[in-house]
Amino acid sequence: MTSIRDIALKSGLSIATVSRYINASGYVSSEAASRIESVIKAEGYIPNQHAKALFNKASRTIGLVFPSLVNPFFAQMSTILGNAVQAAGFSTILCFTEDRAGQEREALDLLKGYRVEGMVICRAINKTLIDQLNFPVVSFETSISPRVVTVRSDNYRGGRMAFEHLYERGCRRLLHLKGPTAFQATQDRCRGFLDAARDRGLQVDVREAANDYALNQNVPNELANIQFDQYDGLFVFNDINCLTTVNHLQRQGFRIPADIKVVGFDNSYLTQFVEPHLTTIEQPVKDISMACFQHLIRLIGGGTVTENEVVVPVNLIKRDTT
Ligand code: XLF
Repeated sequence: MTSIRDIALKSGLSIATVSRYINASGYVSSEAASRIESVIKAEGYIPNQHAKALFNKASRTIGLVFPSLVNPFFAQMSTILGNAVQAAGFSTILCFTEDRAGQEREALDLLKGYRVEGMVICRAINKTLIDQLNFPVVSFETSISPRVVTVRSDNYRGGRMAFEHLYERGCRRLLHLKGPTAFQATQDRCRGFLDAARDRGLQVDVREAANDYALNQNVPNELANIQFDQYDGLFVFNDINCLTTVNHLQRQGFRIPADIKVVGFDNSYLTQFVEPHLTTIEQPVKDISMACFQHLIRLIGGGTVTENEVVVPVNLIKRDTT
């Protein structure tokens, strides 16, 4: 593999000059720069990022922390963010928490060890630890503290929209399968749904899911224990759990939407891979991801962020389950 020493030899310059050029750490004449560039091109030299990071005292690395990528919404978000990070010339370290505090702590330690320059964290748990980090952080959904920017969807409004849509489609016996209490955003979805029901003078039932359902999981306990024939409308707190629920209903012989109408939340790509295609509340994943990225890059560049919370509007996507 070509080294800085080889480039110095082939360009007839000193190692110090080549190193200054590669690390952009001091003056190099334009004539020397073009000699170095042509050797770099001819030899296909790839800089050692670790050495460069040590030299520049900046790792050019960003941490992305997700619960997991089994949930298609997070798979989409991590792809958009990862591409943006790469295009900006940074490397990515992708970590998973599985929504566990201990695993999240390990991820934070790992990112500190790699001297990341910033981090986007989704559904964060250890708020105090995160608030004490000495690099910029953007949080998706969890409010950490006034100094950490939070990006989130308008979850409350999304909950209201889900109720209004089911109501307009004639549903009066409604169930909401809400997210675990620890998922801050899903509490707002639930509040929106309940407030909208109260405004219409309707009582609705609420059950709580234990976690994000994995795709190939057996029927989760909470689903097995619900008498779905009591209901004609169902709002599930995210698409992955909604699709699992639709599957369960279909196996039990329910016709969707004739027997029961169903609304999810996210508008992840899987909503159109199933029959019937899922009606859902879209949280625009591209807008969310780019808001996280742009705020983080601004902070890494030494800029300040004036707004502590960015709220992204949601949309009702009507498909075949309603
Ligand atoms: O944390 C919430 C619940 O699940 C998140 O926005 C999601 O909707 C992603 O699927």
